[in-house]
Amino acid sequence: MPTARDEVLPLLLRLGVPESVYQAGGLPARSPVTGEIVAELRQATAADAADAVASAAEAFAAWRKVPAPRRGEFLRLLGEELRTAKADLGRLVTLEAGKIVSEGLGEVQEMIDVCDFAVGLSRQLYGLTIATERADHRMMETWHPLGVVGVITAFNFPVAVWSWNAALAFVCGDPVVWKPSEKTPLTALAVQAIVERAAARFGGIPAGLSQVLIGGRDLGEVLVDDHRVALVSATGSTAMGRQVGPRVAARFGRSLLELGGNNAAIVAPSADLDLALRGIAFAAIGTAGQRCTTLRRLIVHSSVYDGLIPRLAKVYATAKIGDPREAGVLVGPLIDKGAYEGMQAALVEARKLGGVVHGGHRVETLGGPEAFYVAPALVEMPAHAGPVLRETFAPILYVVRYDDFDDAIAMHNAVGAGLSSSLFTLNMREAERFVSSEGSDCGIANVNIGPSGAEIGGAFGGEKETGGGREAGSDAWKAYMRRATNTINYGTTLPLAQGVTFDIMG
Ligand code: UN1
Repeated sequence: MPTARDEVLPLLLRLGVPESVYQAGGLPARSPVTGEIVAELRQATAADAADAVASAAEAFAAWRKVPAPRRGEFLRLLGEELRTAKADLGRLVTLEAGKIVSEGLGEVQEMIDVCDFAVGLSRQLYGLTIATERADHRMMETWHPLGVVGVITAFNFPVAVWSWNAALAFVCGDPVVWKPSEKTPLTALAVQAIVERAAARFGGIPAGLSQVLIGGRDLGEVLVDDHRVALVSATGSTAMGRQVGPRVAARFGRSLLELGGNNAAIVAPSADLDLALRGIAFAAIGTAGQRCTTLRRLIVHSSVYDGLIPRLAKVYATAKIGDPREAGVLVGPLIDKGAYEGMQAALVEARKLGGVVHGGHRVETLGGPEAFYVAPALVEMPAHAGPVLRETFAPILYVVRYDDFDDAIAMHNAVGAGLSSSLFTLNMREAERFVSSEGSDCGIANVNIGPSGAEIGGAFGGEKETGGGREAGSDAWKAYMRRATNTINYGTTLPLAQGVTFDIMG
């Protein structure tokens, strides 16, 4: 395998990232695959961020007047450009975020899918016509562009999450200022270059419609605090969301929060265990446990525990860990040392509580000293307690037993986060109860699939400490627009609502 650095620079060139972004002594971009620093990038300042917001606000005044189906044409072109760049951008995701090749490509496919979705949406954006109680009146609602959208994203889906927001924002008439994770600036710059190619083909895109700010937390803070940013869409930890939400609310801005998950699967007595095994493995060890939808808790009925857990332990012991560019590898590196340390701390805590840990150790022979490869950890816990109750962004799957389905649901819901969930069963009553109002309390509840790997057509997001936001499909677009209720009187009298009389003289 070539070094990451050798691969990254030609890729950036092919993707069209200008050389002006490189700057010695700037922000180091590191590949988790080898641990090397692959580039140093010029960082934006808080003043640059404020300028970006100002130019986005100018772009808004022009873009909101472009008819929505025409805005959709921009998304169609962006989708085309992404199709052309898919192999290169997917590879860059692999190099910068450490995803295996198929998942790197899948991430770009997710971007293409949401562009297609947005094209269709561009001829919809429906409002209702509502029955009015007054004669010769019509009442309707219209959806208008909202304003500048600030998008703050995390390292683990370094480009797809931007696209969920940006595709909808652009089609809804909103400019986007993007603050990507400091850990994944290169893929963000590549996306910006791709957007610029689509914009050049479209012609007449206002400058400032799509901007990216490379740098640290201070840039995100500008987006959070600037009143010209109508919506702040932030993806990351619950701790981050706890700061962002109240600050945006303090200026009566809107926020869309996509925060932590502590996703569980329940395996019921009737479960198809072969299918469950595959679903659990992908959701728990895929992306090296670094999805917000990763399976972190497995709640297994006592009657199938001994049939499932030894088989799962075998999958854990044999899943190939290694350079994510290599064929057959299923588990790539953790993003960095911090992630590794967080994982080890959680395992120490689990052991103290009587947890039996399979795997979880560092694989020192892979990558360089600054690369952190680990064996995924399967942890049999005596109780649903301690580190089981919180999200550790690493491949740790805690397993607990249950005997009664009601207890399983109660345990399932007994954590702060509420993103995704799943149940493996062939029992229709259990399946329906799980997705009913008294079942899973998450934004995503699946049956006979793991909690991760959602399609873009559904609304993506979760409840409780996950923040309540919904992105991507369904009617998530409504967060990017403002609604007006319009009542039009085409008669010659002025009847008042609620039968109120107000007769004036003269
Ligand atoms: C995330 O981890 O932030 O459902 C997003 C999934 C992906 C998106 C995950 N489509 O797993």
